[in-house]
Amino acid sequence: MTARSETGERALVAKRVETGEADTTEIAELTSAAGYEVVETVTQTRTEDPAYGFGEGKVEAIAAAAAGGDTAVVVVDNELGPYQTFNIGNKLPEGVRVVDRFRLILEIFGQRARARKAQLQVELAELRYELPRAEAKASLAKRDERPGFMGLGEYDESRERDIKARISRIREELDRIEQTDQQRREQRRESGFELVALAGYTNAGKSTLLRRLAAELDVDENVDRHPDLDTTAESEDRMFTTLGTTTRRADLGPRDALVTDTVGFISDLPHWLVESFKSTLDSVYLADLVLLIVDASEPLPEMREKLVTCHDTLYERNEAPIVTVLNKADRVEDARLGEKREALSALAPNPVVVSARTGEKVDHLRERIHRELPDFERERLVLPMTENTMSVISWIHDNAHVRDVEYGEQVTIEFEARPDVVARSRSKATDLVAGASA
Ligand SMILES: Nc1nc2c(ncn2[C@@H]2O[C@H](COP(=O)(O)OP(=O)(O)OP(=O)(O)O)[C@@H](O)[C@H]2O)c(=O)[nH]1
Ligand SMILES: [Mg+2]
Repeated sequence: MTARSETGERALVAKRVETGEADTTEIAELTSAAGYEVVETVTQTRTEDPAYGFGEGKVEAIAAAAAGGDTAVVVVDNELGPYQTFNIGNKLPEGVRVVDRFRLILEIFGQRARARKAQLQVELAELRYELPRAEAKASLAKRDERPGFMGLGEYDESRERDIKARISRIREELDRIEQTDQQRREQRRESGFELVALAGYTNAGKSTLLRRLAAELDVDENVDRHPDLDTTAESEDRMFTTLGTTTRRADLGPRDALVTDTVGFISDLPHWLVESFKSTLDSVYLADLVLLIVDASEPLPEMREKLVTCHDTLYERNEAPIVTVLNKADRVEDARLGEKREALSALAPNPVVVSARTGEKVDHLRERIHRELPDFERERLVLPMTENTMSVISWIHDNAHVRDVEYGEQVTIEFEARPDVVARSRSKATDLVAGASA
């Protein structure tokens, strides 16, 4: 992973673990995804210090390291309480910011959110991050009668009220957007579409797979278009390339399915952050089928951890069946892939193996999707010729897979469709017959 510098700013990454060795791979990736260049990494193994998180000496070492280079920001992988943030900030050289894991993720989201819904969700998450901090400041200023400590007491109280008011306004607007989304989902189902959602850890290859599965056409009004989603552009090897939702019509033979790509999951996200993205995640929770995409080129323990994270995120609300897709098969030897499959069989039973990049086995995935969705029924209807016949035929064309139509004195139409579509076609046919004999 190369460090990328879009802001041109340099970052020092710090992480504390209770036991063992701190792994900074992911936080370093997140830091470069936010546009910083990671110039230094500091780790510590110890229990949490209430004042600093790290030990005070370690914070001084961080401060010294930050003073050396032109470090703009210290990224701490641990969640920092308001006082800890304040205390660390006090030790750092003038102008160096402290950012914890969640603040960093919010920065990335803030940079990438384009659609109104995504922007609102990011703002909601930011406010929910800030609220306990504003509350802490306000109550501390009151209790200690030390207005001015960490801010101004009265200012903090009104800030707290403002945050709460803004949160409820955003929630209302998101509720309205959710209702519209829900109506759209229902309309799509009524028009005979099956809704398939792509879920998975960030960088697993969801957007790449969407391009493989789906026709060119975007059908979502809610598009959060990133260069990543142009068919000409390559996906980027970094986290959170996609934030909004993009829906495209997939080519599944007789089926009309809409596949939705959306924000990736990540571990250790607090509940409020996941909740803030509820309207985006609804496209996953309320789908007819979920494809859970896993990067099979990663070491087994990471695959396992990420699968668990994905299941945790899906667990509470998902109702649709889940098919696990082991992606990036082009980067793994067959024998190794078999071992991984076996080792993960409890978490990912009967997975489909594909390479979204080369297109290998994507046809198998199409067949599997077709099989997992509710069965199609075959029907043959004989319709009398009336002035309404053509509109019924065109309705059937729109909602079913028509195999044959013969026009004579009557029209014979043969098709396959979901059971509810077949039932509605029959009742439309009955109406025609009744109309013709009236
Ligand atoms: N070798 C290989 N690389 C792949 C494959 N699928 C995706 N990639 C690469 O993996 C990286 C991430 O792919 P994306 O499709 O952007 O991943 P994503 O799941 O949409 O990521 P987020 O939008 O961040 O959640 C890109 O560099 C892709 O080119 C694959 O089958 N094989
Ligand atoms: Mg993506």
